[in-house]
Amino acid sequence: MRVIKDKKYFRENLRHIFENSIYSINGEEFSKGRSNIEIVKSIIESEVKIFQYREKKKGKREKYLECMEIRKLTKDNGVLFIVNDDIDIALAVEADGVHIGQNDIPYKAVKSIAQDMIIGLSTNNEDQALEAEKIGVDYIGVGPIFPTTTKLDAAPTAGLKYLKWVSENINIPHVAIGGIKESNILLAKENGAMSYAIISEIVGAENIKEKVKKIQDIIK
Ligand code: TZP
Ligand code: MG
Repeated sequence: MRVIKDKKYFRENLRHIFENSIYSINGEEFSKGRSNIEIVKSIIESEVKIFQYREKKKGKREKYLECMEIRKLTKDNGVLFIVNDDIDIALAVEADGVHIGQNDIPYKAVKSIAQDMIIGLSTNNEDQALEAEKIGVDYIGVGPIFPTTTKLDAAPTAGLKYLKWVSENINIPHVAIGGIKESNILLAKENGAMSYAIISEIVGAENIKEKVKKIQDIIK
């Protein structure tokens, strides 16, 4: 019997889906001329199982249209689909989840309008992680682990020490983020990372499938 991978399935299996997984995020300006849709097709073909749509430069309508297409692609391939920031778009395209930062609409407000969605929250320090766990966030982003040039307003580099602390003290799933590359991902693994959010190293790879395979071989 084919398992229907809906929100309920993803929620119930979130930890298992996150463990030792790549959490891929788009970034068109690093994608070597390829569109977000082309990138999504490549990452699905590479068997990545979690994708976040993050687009800071386009208008709502264009983002909505891209997300509609990505929703179809991810649904057809059993990929968990999360939208960054835009709760309205996440709801309109029936994404599986939404990812918010410390300066976005607070978790409780998101929860009140998107009860069944998976809600992720970025954290940069121990207090933020403890608070996220307390209020019922489904998973946290942990970072930046390494210096990154992809997010211009990124919080100060939190480092491997913070990642290790989360792996030992926080019980909800987490994803390490920030400057993660094939060359340093083993360090993140050794410091307890559960999953790995990666932008430039994947979308900027000449051969995405090969890059994903090399990374998977390190983290599995
Ligand atoms: N949040 C913290 S660092 C970051 C985000 C969105 C950017 C990660 O991008 P990269 O290219 O993998 O460093
Ligand atoms: Mg945000």
